Amino acid sequence: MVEYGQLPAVRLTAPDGAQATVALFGAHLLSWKTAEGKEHLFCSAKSALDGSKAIRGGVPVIFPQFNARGDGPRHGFARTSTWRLAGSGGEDGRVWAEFVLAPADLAAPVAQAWPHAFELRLRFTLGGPALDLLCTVQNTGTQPFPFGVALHTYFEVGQLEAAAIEGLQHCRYTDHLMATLEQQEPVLRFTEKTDRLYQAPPALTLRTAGGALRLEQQGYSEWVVWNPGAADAAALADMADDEYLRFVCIEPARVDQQQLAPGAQWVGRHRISN
Ligand code: TA6
Repeated sequence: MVEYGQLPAVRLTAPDGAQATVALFGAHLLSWKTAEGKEHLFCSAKSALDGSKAIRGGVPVIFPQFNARGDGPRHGFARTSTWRLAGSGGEDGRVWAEFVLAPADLAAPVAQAWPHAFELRLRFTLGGPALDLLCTVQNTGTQPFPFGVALHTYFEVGQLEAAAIEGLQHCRYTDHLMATLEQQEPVLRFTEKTDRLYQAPPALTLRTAGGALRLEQQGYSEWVVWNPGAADAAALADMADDEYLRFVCIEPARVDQQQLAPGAQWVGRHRISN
């Protein structure tokens, strides 16, 4: 265990030098560096790092609801709950750690407000050019429950004006005004507030001034793409006014509340590689 701010965290180092740091609070990936030492994730200098509030950056785990699509706290409780380390290991030049969250881990009011028998697991595997995030939701009870899930990844892009996402041309999306549109441009750039839910193509490319990342997903149904723009960023207490110029969020997501039957398991795979 290491300390990140005031948060206990697990640091994984692959044989090639790639490194990831995951806080138990939220099973929150705070940092991912590939072997050459390049940091790929943004985290706000104003983020709380003491467990008092969700972390503004890295990879917040969104469960059991996306944003306000449910009756619980916005974006769910997984990002503000303390998970357990379920195991870790390494093989074939890669290292992994798996985190678990179940009702017994929740604060009593949270468990009472969402009284479902579930097990949420997140396994991080890194090494070589890729980081894999394997998310599973298990219904361990006798009643179905609804859930939504997302990995709300904040990518460090250096300069927003140089950031571009490829792979979304002709994809349908819903924007923050709830209009459903189809993207015509071959490449998505960020010139104003952007908050879109795309029906998911399996893979995207994020290009930045410093390089490119390939993003792949299986099991999810959307990509959420978010940058708050100047006005919304200024209204966020845990983000410096100009920090929106340094990140874009690209999130594999399953935004609608869908039922999970007793005994059933949902699996979401996400790979980020350069
Ligand atoms: O994923 C996009 C989004 O749902 C936006 O609508 C947005 O405001 C954001 O996430 C950040 O939410 P948060 O609860 O972390 O402030």
